[in-house]
Amino acid sequence: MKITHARLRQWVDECAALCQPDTIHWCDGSEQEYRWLVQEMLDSGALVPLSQEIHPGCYLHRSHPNDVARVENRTFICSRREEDAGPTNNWMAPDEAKSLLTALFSGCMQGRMMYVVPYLMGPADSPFARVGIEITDSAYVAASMRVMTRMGDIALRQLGEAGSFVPGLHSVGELDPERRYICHFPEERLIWSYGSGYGGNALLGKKTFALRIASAIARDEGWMAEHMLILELSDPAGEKTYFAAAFPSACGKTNLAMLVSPLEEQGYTVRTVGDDIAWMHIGDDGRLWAVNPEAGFFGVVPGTSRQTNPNAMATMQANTIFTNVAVSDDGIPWWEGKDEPPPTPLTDWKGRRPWSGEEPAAHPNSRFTAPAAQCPSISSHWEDVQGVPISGIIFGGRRAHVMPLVVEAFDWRHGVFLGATMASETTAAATGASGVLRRDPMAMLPFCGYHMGDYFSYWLKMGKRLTNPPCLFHVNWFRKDEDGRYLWPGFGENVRALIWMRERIAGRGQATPTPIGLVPAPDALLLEGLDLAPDALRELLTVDAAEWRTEANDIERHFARFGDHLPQALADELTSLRVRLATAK
Ligand code: O2Y
Ligand code: MN
Repeated sequence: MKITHARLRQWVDECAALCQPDTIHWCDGSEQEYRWLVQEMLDSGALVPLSQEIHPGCYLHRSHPNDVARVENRTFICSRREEDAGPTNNWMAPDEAKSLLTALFSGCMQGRMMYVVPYLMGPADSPFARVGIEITDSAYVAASMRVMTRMGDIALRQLGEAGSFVPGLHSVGELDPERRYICHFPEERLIWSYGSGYGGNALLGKKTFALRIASAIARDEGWMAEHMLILELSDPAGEKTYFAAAFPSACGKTNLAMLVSPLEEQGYTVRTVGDDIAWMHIGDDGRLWAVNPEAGFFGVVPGTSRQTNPNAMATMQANTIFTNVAVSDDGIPWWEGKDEPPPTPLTDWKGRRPWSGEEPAAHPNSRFTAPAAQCPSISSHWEDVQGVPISGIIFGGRRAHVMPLVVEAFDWRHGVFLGATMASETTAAATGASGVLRRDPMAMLPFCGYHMGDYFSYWLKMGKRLTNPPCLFHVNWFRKDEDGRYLWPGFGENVRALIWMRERIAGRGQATPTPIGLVPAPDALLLEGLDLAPDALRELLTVDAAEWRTEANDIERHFARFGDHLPQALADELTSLRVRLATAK
């Protein structure tokens, strides 16, 4: 396709002059091109073929062992003023970042190919879709971008001769962790990423554009870019209710997005619209409408099985790039938590055969990259150009105690308080230290491109603009009894909490007020067919005032981080919570 966009041509020329690649390839996004990229990687050893009989179109990529996850300590918001990045982001002055990275990018693609990857975030022809252009020297990134986004000519067509785009320059560099920088320039809407070839650091459509840069664009333009799954719940009358939900990692976000309802026979089904990111705009009807900007899943693999997430298993059956899983001699990928025991001999994620069994065979952050269209639970509305109308927003976290199974906010402002204070206990897989409480407001702490206190204010402002706002909720599937056993079965049974939320949205479900919000009234949850331990429901919905007074003190410390950027309305919410707790038993 002829490139008629003068600024795009100029920027690509500038990047080529800086990086000095041997050749430049403009990606068109065709099937033929994808096959060529795969063949190049098979030839270079960047991909290992998996069994084409059992997993057609599936390959294994092993990233460098020092490059296996997002690197928050090397991720920078390079706003002009340090204050605008806020206390929860690393900040670097734009000039300093530019000069540091210009030196690193200088000549970095000598002897290599430069891929120019045009891509669309959002459904084609959607008024909410945005164009990004990623320049990269990684065939793995180019191929993954074809899975994760609408990539190639489709994006150039949307761009036209003068449309706007978010430029992102990426090089794997020397993969030296000390020379790894993921830099965002929110005022310029620009991304520079150097020194990593992995996931969120390198696939620039995802966390860097669709969240960090988009959150700044959204604030300036009056919409929301959120770290949220989108799901569709249908009821026996065939009515559909759409939820967006924010969870920190290790809380089962992908499992919820792809939930298999045990109540399908009764008419309650769940379908997937998105598993990670929601772009939401206010419609003419005063409702919030959400699109999933992505076209694929970059899902974590360990723990995924036919038991825990059959839809994810079916999605990754074919046409999938696995990263850092283990593999059997006959090309079957394996990971901890898969249904089958480990085959022998097994080659681990670092390529060591046989696997010693001393360390995990698959890296705990190993991933599958697969087209969303392959997901059996994908909603027929997942590519609607106007998006889907969101009636409920759910915040969640992993809490062994304190937090009830499900709480409804009193109103939007209280809901923003629930989101701004949401917290999760770490799991050993994620951090090595388990049970440490981390507050991660709206699950956006690592992804907000500006000051988190201003982000809270923006949420409050959006609430005032929404004449038909969604109801806001908080869920916790992970509450334990005094013997450390989970009180709630989780997984598909979570649909029962969704059904209650849906009933509340429809103005029907019964609720009991507590100091922290509204919880299901006795008998309001549909529990038919569920074998809950005696007293479990009461424990699941208990609000212990003494525990919550301690919680309020921790929230006060959390809020102190945001200084005078903390909206007064949230400080007032904390005061109101304390007042309600003071009078509670
Ligand atoms: O470690 C990475 O680079 C991937 S992180 C990730 C991937 C898919 C969806 N969400 C996330 C996340 O960290 O929230
Ligand atoms: Mn995520």
